[in-house]
Amino acid sequence: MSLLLLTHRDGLLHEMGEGHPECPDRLRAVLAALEAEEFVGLIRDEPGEATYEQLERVHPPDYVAAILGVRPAPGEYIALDADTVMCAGSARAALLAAGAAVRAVDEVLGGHVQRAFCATRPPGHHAERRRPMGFCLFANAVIAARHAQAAHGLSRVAICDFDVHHGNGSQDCVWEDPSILFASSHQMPLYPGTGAAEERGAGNIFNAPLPPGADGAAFRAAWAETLLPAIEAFRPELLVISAGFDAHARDPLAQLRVTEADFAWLTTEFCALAGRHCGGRIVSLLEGGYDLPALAASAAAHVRGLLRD
Ligand code: OKP
Ligand code: ZN
Repeated sequence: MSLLLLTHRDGLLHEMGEGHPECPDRLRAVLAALEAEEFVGLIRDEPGEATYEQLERVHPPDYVAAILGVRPAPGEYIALDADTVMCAGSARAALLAAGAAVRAVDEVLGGHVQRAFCATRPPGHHAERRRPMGFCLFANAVIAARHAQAAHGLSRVAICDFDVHHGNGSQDCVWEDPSILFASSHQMPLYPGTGAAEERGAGNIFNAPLPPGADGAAFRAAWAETLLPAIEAFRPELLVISAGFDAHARDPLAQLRVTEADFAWLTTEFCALAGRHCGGRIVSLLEGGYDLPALAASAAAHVRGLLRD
């Protein structure tokens, strides 16, 4: 199976201060795991920056200008909220993360590769239309979905979000947009507090909250019984995955007990569903995951699944 890995060294330039869990070493850990012999078949490339036009399909122009207008001096930090900080390299990294999502869509819909994985940071799924939040500046998954529609003419795109935190930002961006389905499993209660099953948007939102302590069986059941059937009925033409690996049992930011094997299982389910509806097309974007060894092993399990036929 042809799989494109998009990553850029300038993703390492974004840092939010000593001890912050969303750190450059996360990206280093993922990329180190993908150096293993089994991944030699990956096609590798560097993304460019997203354009204003691409960002503004999701965020208002004054929001984009405000984020890109934050220009910390080298060594300086500017906090946007309690846990979202910009340094001198943050705007560049955020533009590359959004740009990778766009480029992945172009490559997959251009038929050059069947699937793509973006090893990028900052993550995106907490960024609302007009508000940065939870380590996120731009809503990368929604930017990818809207690009698939505007530049490639797709009608229906599904965003599948298995990060342990609810993707309130992605949900906010598509709340009134029935052409994009948003399906999420997440721990609840947990940051950011949204994600109840009753939050349905225009009927395009599907949330499966899991209680603290829920294990891989509960995680699989949420997808098998609730989320995958909803995606299946929607008949998407592309799957965009918000691939956060912080539902892992060893993750320090949450209390679920998911394992690498569960992430591999879900990846295989996504591949099967994409095969039935999307011509196999999948664009996957790195979101969270904060225990470095667990993140590395989980991302490797996910990429291994995306590489299989
Ligand atoms: C980003 B992603 C209370 C704790 C806030 C923010 C977590 C953001 C996670 N201030 N923690 O979804 O992995
Ligand atoms: Zn998360």
